[in-house]
Amino acid sequence: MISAKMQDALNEQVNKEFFSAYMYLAMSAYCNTLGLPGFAHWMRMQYEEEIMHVTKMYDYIMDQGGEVNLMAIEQPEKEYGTPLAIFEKTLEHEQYVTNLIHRLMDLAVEERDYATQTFLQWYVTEQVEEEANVNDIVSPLRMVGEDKGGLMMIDQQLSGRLAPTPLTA
Ligand code: OFO
Repeated sequence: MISAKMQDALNEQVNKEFFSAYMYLAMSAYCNTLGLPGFAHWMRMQYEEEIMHVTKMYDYIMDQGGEVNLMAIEQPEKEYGTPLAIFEKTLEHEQYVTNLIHRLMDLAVEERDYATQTFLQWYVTEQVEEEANVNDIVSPLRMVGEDKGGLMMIDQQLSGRLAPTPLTA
């Protein structure tokens, strides 16, 4: 059982996670237009990961006897600039999502909602990984700058990203 306030906050987060998925799919399409299939693949895998974040939270609301409220998803931008700018935007977005998760945790603590605190801990840990993964790509992109050979090498590396492992509820 979760409070109406917690339920609404989790539904808001479901919407934000959907937006993340939507934005990464838009980035994937954009990377394709730049002729960077490895970048496009990485973003497509990130899209799939975000959908998992959505469904995990959706399932939790249901499991707690709450009501799922799916809201309109904001339209993502179509163009994201250079390969470095794409990943800087990704890092900035993940930092924003980390902050949202922390605010949800603050609410769960304030409400002494122990089950939701435990549930959200998974997302707290996940955000550390999300930011670290993106940082690991931003650094080499800063080093190569506009160098085409360097960008091709990074594109090749990004093409190897594996599909996310399905979550067990
Ligand atoms: Fe769902 O972690 Fe990214 O946004």
